[in-house]
Amino acid sequence: MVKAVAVLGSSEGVSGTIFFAQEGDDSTTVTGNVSGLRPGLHGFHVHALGDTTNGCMSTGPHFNPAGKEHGAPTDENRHAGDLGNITAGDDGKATFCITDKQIPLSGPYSIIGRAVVVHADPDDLGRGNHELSKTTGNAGGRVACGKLIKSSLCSSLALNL
Ligand SMILES: [Cu+2]
Ligand SMILES: [Zn+2]
Repeated sequence: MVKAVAVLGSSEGVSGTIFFAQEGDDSTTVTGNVSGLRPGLHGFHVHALGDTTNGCMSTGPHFNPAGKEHGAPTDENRHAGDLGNITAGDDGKATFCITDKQIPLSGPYSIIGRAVVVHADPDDLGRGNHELSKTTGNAGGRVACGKLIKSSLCSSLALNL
């Protein structure tokens, strides 16, 4: 079992913690709580770089080691980092659990050290016919982000409390 955690930073009042766990070579499970969001859908991705020196702007584009187009998590043609949307309720809180096979926590395509990003707007999953649909899903600004840090089982359990 490999685990990682990303604590979100934001200049827009959004906060949250995202947990990642991978058992063997199987899919990675992503669980999280994010608060301070506008109600509704928000694009949710792994971006290529863990660099947050210029806020979320310096995290680069969507993690895309296979050189594909932007898409939905269920699409064959998608960036590895395309995790779709998270949904905030009327209270501005999103709680979610995502399982995905393209975001390993070890090996050459590991996402450890990269960044998870929450966007202002819905990700159109490549289907929006907007000029940005096939690169970013036209998900708007980057309202929060955090670098994935490898964590021990105990530290992530403690944070889960
Ligand atoms: Cu993004
Ligand atoms: Zn993408």
